[in-house]
Parts: sequence; structure tokens; C-alpha cells
Amino acid sequence: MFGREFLIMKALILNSGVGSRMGVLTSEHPKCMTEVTNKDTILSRQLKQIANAGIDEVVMTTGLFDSVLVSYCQSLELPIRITFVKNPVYKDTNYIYSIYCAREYLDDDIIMMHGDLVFDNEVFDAVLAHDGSCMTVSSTIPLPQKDFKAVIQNGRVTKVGVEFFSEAMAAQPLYKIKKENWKAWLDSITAYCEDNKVKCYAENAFNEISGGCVIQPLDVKNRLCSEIDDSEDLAVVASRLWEVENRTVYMCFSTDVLHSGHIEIIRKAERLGKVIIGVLSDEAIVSYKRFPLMPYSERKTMFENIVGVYKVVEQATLSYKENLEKYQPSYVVHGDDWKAGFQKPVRDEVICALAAYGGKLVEFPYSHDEKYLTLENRVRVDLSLPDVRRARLKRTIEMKGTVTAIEAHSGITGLIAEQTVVYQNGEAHQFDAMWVSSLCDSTAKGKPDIELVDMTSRFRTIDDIMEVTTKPIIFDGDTGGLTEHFVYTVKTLERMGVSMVIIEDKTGLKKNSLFGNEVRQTQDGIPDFCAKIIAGKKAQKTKDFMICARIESLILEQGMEDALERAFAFVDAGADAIMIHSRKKEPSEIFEFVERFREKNSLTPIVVVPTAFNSITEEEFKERGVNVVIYANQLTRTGFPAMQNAARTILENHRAKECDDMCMPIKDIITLIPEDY
Ligand code: SPV
Ligand code: MG
Repeated sequence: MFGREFLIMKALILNSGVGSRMGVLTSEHPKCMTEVTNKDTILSRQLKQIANAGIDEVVMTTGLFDSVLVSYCQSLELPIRITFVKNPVYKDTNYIYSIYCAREYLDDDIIMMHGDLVFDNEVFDAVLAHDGSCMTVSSTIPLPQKDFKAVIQNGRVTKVGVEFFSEAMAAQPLYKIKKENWKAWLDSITAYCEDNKVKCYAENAFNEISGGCVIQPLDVKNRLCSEIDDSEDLAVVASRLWEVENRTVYMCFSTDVLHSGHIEIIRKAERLGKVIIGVLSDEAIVSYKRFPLMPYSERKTMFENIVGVYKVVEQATLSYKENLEKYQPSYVVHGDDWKAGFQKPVRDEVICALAAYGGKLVEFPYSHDEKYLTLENRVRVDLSLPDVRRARLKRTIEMKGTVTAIEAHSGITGLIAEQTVVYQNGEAHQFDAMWVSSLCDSTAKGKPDIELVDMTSRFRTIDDIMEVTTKPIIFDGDTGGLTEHFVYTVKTLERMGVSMVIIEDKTGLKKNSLFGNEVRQTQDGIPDFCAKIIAGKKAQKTKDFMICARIESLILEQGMEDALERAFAFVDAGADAIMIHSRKKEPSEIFEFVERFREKNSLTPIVVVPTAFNSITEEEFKERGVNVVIYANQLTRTGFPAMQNAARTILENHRAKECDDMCMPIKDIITLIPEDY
């Protein structure tokens, strides 16, 4: 079974008692077969808890109705081996004699429990986790008159019985006993029985040798750990169990690849209550991690099919708050990795939200296992493959509504675009895509942005970026060149895994749009540019590749009507997106275009490059119906002045010392560049 390690420990369940105080409830079967919930008896519950804890060997003493009990246990089909030991004189002896009968099977560490004991998983977990030998006691329950009490002295249980009231605590017969302690106790039990002292408790034998048998008290306080002696007890325990079993546990997952670590933590959560899984929305995942390999709907189905998961719901943001308020789970379970780092504010908010209604946070140690890291790296490799990468831009636009891209003109700028993440108020932000700008690509090569850098060289740049990144690429195709050439460009870009090419409606010697109109620029005619789009779309082989038509009418001062006429014509010709450009700082003409375009076309994605109109936030663009925001040249325009400055500083000082503070430490460069992608 997934992630389960079997413990070298046996469970001893004492079921030889007659259970006469239960009346008709035990007229046909032993007490342990009494139903305590609508799906479990006392015994099936105990056995499931034992099996779930990874104990696969049980010794069970029986008496009256022993064949009913044996076939019942078999019908449960649990992954445990049960050795049944019948006490032949169960009517005339107490369980001390049953243990004596079973002694030859009891030579390991043991978990001992009475067959009428009901305890919750937290109690059992604490017993199992105890380092030494222990017995469950409660410091909060009043001392019972007739039931077991344990005398506690110097942190040890020195006596167990119904007659002790001094220095005593209420105690329940649920023990974990280490082999060496058990040997001492079992020897004493054997001596008792062989001396015909068989009508007392096994604890009487313990009391004789407690000086040489270290059993510590394990305080379970108010947690459920109760014996069922009569129908009154049954009613109380059943109602507490109902409450325990209806507790819910909330966990959030972003993963698209399930591994044993996930199953393990779900299993642990399941022991606390009914597991509700919040599956993070695609948008939330893209914002902080990486593009999910599987969309939300498939990830939801995956979790719904895990045995023991009660419910799967969407968690739309990294914040748990909304779902915690809605479902009010008794527990939130998480790995302890979020105590520090970017998830800390999310954790703090969870603690606050839980405190508002009395919920609890349970954190399990986070596994940094190599194999999980390898799995994640494999996913990243998959994401970088052409078919997967190409399709992702379209899907991310559908998912998020508005995506962002930043320019990259080399492997290192690609890595910056890929890896930069900013965490703010429990949210994470990163770029969705990369823009391979003609301006920046040309600038990096020391050349003007006039379609001088040929396509072979531009493809080389794409290749450099692709080799070290996974994010989708939008390629600045300038004018697209001659239609006869453009069709080849489309095919090559598609083959490489580029997601979108943007071509601008200009002909002749193209100059960068931001330079102004001092240099004469010719806008292409609508029919010719439409023909180029049609030819490009025809050349395209996959459904995911996008050709975006860029309209230069506002740059070339041809007016809004011209821009809109072109936009609709280009969409009719098959353009998958429209880029509208402007040189004005003031965004009103862009906004007017978007508004008027959207009046007639609500679907075709709109792309903007807010280099001039840079005061507008992504949120505002989104509200107005823009789908792609490209930061087209900021890495180039910040990087190169820094280099000029360093060069000047060295020249001025005739040495490099003065420019040290401007330099990125070598260590940071190494961190930026992963060794093996
Ligand atoms: C580029 O980045 O090369 C572009 C966008 O074409 S812009 O410089 O704004 O014209
Ligand atoms: Mg360009």
C-alpha cells in the first residue's frame, strides 16, 4: 500500500468478556461487535485504526461467540493477520487468564486494548508515537468510582485498579508496552495464573512488579477514550463519535502530479476527520508556481477519486480565507514548510481565520525527498517541449483573461523572465510569457531595429531562450517580410514551439514605432496585409499557434476609424489577436480603440505594449478588455545603462574596485542559472 510502513509491533485485543451489562445488545454476539456508528462496530473501528497505523499482526482473545467473532473479523477483509486465542474457561476467569493463554504469541512490543474501548485517532496516534511504554489516563476527567484509575508517582504508573483514589488519575486500558516491560508484566501474569489467581485483572499482576516495569501515563485529557459497559455508555460514546467523525479537515493542493507524499499526508489528514480538498484554480497556480500540466477540472477529478477524500472544492486564490469561512473545517492540515518564506502570510491568515471559530492548524513535516524534486523537474522539462509550450499562451489567456509578457533577448534575460516572482500579501506574481522584441534583439546585437537582423539570427535568439526556460514565447515578427517568406517563418516558429507571432501592418524599410514619424514609414494596404495573414494562417499546422495583427494607424496618425477598420478586416482575414499601438503617454486613444473594438468583438484577444502609456496598471487593462500586456524593452533599457555605468566607473578609477557595489555577486549569478534544466 502507498507510503505505508508496517510497524514491528503486535496489537492485543481482549475480547473474552461476556458483556452481560449490555443486555439484548450482546445476546447474539460479543460486546465488541456492537455498532457505534452507522458503518462501524467497536471492533471494526479498532481494527481499522490498527491497520491504518501500519500494524499488521493482531492477537485476539475470544470466549463466548468466538466463531461469530472469527467470521466477522474475516468479513472485514483488512490487511492484518489475526491470531485468535480462545480462553476455554472464559466464564470462570478474567482476562488475565486470556492473556496467559495467548502468551506464546506475545513476544514483541505490544499495543494492548480492551475490546470495548473506543478512542479517537488522535489518542491512538499519541499512544503509537510515545517513546516508551504508556497507559492512557486523563487529567481532566473526574475520578470514576468503579472504573480503572492509575496511581502516578514520579511520572510513572505505579498501580492500576478500581480501588486507588490517592495520587490517581482516571485511566483507560489502552497501553503501548515495550518488549522488555511487557516481559516483566507477562512473567507476573504467568505466575499469577499458575498460582490459580485468575479472577483478578491483569493489572493486579502489574501492580506487583511496577517497580521493574516502567509505564508512563499518557494524558489524553478530554479526547475520546472510553469503554462501553452498558447502553448508557453506548449512547454517550456514539454521540461523541458522531461529532468526531463529522469533523472536517481542509487541505489545499496545487499539484498536477500525485505522488506518495501527497497520499501520505491525505492519509494523515483522514485520521483527523472527513477530508475536504481545496484544489487551487489554474489562475492561482499560474500566479505563483508554473503552468499546471492538467487543468482544474482534471485535477479536481483526480482528487475526487482518492479513497477517503470526502469532498473536493475549488480554491480560487492562494488565500484560504474564503473557503475556511464557508466550510469551517475543524482542522487545516499543511506541511510545515510554510512557517517561513512566501507562504507565511497565507499561514498567518489561516491561523486567524481558524481562531475566529475555534478551528485548529495541524502541520506535518514537509518531505524534501529527492524523488519529488526530480518529478517536479520532469514536469518542467515537459512544459518546455514545443507542443506543450506552444499551446500554453492561448490556454493562459483563456484561464486568466489577461496575461503579461516581458522581453527577453538572450538566455539570461529569458531566465529572469522565467524565474522572477514577487510575493505581496500572500499573493505571488510572475510573468506569464516572454516577448522576443525586434528592438531588443537588434540592440543586443548592436544593430538598428530595421529588420536588419535576419530571421536565422532571430531564431537563434529564440533557441537560446527556449533552451533554459519553459514559459510561452511571443515573437515580434516585424512586418512579417514578404508574404512568400512569412509562410516559412510561421512554420519555423510553430515547429520551435513559439506561441504567437505579431506582425505589423507596414511595408518597406521598417523603423521602430517609438522613434516617431521623422523617418518615413509606409503602412501596408488592408488587402495586402489581409493576404499576408491569410497565407500565414494557411501555412500554420497546429491549432494553438496565433498570428496577431499589429495596427500602426495611431502611431502613423491615420486616425481611430482607420485603426478600427483595419482591426475588423484583419480579424476577418483570420488574425487570432489584434495589437493596437500608441506613442502617446496619455492612454485615451488606446482606451477608445479597445472600447469601440469590444463593442463589436468581445472575443478576439487585444494586445498592448504600454511603453509610452505606462501609468496604466494591468488590472485596469483587464477591466477594459485587454488580454495581453507586453513589457517590451524594460530589461534592455535597464540592463545596458548599468553596463555603461560600470564601464565608465572602471575607466574613471583605473581599476574595478569602485564598481564592486554595482555588481551582482557571483553567487547570485550561480543561483539564477540552474545547473541542470
Ligand atoms: C519591439 O519591442 O521591438 C516592438 C514594440 O516592436 S515597440 O518597440 O513598442 O514598437
Ligand atoms: Mg519590434
